[in-house]
Amino acid sequence: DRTVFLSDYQPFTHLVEQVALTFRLSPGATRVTARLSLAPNPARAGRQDLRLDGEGLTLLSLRLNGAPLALTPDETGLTIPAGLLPDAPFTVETEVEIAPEANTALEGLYMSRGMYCTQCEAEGFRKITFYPDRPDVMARFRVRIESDLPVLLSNGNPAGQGPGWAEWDDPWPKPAYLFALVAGDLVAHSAPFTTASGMPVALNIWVRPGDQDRCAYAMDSLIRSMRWDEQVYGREYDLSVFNIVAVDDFNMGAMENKGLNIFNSKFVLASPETATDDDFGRIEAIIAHEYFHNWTGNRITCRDWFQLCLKEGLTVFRDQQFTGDMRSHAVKRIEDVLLLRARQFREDGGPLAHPVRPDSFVEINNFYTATVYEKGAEVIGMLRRLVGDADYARALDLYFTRHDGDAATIEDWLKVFEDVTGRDLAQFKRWYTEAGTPVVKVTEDWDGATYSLTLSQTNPPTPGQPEKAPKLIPVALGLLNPNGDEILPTTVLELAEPTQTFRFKTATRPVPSILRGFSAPVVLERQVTPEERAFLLAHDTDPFNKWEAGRALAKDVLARMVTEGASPGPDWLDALARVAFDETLDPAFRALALRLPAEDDMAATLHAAGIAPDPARIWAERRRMAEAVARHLAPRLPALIDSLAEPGPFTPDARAAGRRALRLAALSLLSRVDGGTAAAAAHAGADNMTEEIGSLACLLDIGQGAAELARFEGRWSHDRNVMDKWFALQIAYAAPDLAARVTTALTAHPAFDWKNPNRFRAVIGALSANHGGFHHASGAGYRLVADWLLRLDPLNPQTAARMSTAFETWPRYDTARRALVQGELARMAGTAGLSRDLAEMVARMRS
Ligand code: HT7
Ligand code: ZN
Repeated sequence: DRTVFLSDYQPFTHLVEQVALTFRLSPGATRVTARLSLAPNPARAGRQDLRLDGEGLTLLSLRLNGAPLALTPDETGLTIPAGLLPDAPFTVETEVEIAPEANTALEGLYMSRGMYCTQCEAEGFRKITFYPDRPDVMARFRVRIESDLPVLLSNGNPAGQGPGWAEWDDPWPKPAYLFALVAGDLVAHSAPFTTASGMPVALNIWVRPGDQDRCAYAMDSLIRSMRWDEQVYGREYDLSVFNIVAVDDFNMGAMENKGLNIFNSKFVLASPETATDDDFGRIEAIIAHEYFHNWTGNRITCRDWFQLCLKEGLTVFRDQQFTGDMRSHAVKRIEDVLLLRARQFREDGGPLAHPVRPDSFVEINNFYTATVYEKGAEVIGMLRRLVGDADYARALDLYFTRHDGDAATIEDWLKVFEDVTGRDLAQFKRWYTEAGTPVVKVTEDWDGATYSLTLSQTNPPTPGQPEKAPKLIPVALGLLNPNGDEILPTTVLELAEPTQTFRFKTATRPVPSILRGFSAPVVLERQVTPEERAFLLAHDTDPFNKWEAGRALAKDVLARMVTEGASPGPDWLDALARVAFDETLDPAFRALALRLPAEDDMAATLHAAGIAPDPARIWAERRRMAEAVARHLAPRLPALIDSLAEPGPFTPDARAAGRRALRLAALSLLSRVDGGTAAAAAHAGADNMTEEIGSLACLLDIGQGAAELARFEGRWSHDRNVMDKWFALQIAYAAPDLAARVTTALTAHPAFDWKNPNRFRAVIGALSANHGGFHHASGAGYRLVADWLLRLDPLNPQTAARMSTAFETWPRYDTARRALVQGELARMAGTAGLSRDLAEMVARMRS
């Protein structure tokens, strides 16, 4: 067990002033020389050993101040004993050999289809050379790359190049996790940029030859992100070049290496023919996210990995603001809350729950979670709401000036808010240190003159945290009078006690709109009549709560269908129709309103109500619900679909994307009553991937589309990113009884390259996400996913461990399913040689 504790933090023994690296690239035997200029750290008293991390490195030579040293590394690094070290600045030089072509874990220096690339966050640099691989060791890097490949890139500014070599110099001290190197046969899509203060920057997106005409949207997103960070946060770029590289084999979405961002190619490459509107949206958001890290992550980094949310929560918050500004704040908020509930609430309510700032870990890669990222962003949103926009801006300015160049902590972050506002944030800090989703119960009273709203919070126990003190919860409230007029505009109530009552003078009994904008990541419990929900759906001025009212209505209806065999009533169907056909509303909002509750969401809701969910029944009732909606709206659907046709060429902007989303939502409903005629015609006539794949999904959903699937494969077999969609779609739309079989068949497909993380996720991840199929009573879904995780684990533990979260929801289900999941977890735990990554996840998930 290698548990690391936050409470054990100590500064590193030495300071690293400068690092000079030379890479002689070769697939099977790359030589890396590293010259570290070091000095004792005055923050650590007395003479200290120098411990350098290193894993899987063949040490060829070691010199201290130029003199050879005969020391043997152990499994995890190399120690130079204090007695050998001078009490003044000194140098350590190492030469190691590594084999990038044999690196299947995609961490450190590896190869992806002939191209060299690196992934160092969190602890990958130690697989490249011996080094203090921790984020609080910040140094200046100079890099020389020797290779015959035409494009040789590293961090910082170019510092010279010639035949077979290139040098790079990064003037900004950085932790090793931000190091990057790329070498390959690449071409650039380039554009110039001038910063607000007049500094020219060369922007390049490097891709494989042939892909350069699919970079325009990523470049446009980058330029808009750079401008936005200048205008909204006053942050300018700080190097003469900014390079982005697209890589096909990548464990996550992208990586913010200083001046050299590396991206999963699916989040860079886009054309109307190959990328959906969702893809365009994700590209814009991820390009922005990685760019924003230049200040929130790179210029100000994390002292240790427990502080991960310091950069990730803040950067997610910033990318959410950016997308809201670029597109629609209302739609973005709804999408973010859907994601938060689907991923983070699910995590927070199960065996993997952990605080936004965890206090121990075995494998840090297992903590790149929805809690650290998405709840981390929610916490910042709450802080902003509590202090107000102006003080938020002042606090951020102070953060950037006070901590530029630092490896900072959550304490540093909260202190800037305390200093700017004079508030004590000790209670607020519990959002960082305590896991679990608070439940806020609401009761109300009106005595003819005063309306009283009583809010009570409970903070559920989570692993290792049985009891919790109350949190400071910002509850945004509005009041409407019965004719729909707003009598109290949005006001933030601060719930700090276990129970508090807030009073408002009003001569009419108001309808409250509580938790507007989803002002805190909590579960709201309140007895609400369907009439009141319908009233808010029709009248609420807060777009989030307007949508939320419709959502809650739909969930109530579906819950009664599942538990009582009820049928959707005309009131709900009429309310839904009013939104669907209301031309004063944004089409993207209407599309979201038409989206039925997800099966996994329904299972969580039933579990919270004390009912063990039956996945097969949820699947069947949700389909019955879709059919009832389809029949009710059918007469008006063809006209709606026609009215939303976009004349002219495809544009990926939010307005056009929203219209396509509503059009496809309507097409999906119509397919249930017209036998797929309209969807087949839409598919045949589609000139963009959104409609091509969206109409194919409509057909698969009604048991058709076999010919279209085959044609799609023939058309796109050369394109990996498009073929991922082809794989995933078939599994997503497979009925529960068939999902495991369809998945097995696809794993036998010659294009199922399971070592490629995108393809593995497209197939095995799609089965895990098919609620009815994964949780099939036979256990076939569980077995198949566990089999594949065990197969992937020895090659790529990081991705195997991440995908094991499919099993985290087992406590919701009946005893038979629980036993099946426990059996799979036990099988995984008992497998010899299981990685530390997967072993930690499995151990945390076992009862
Ligand atoms: N900071 C990065 C997180 C990350 C990562 C990225 C790619 C491969 C492995 C990784 N491990 C951690 C991405 C981000 O949040 O922006
Ligand atoms: Zn990030």
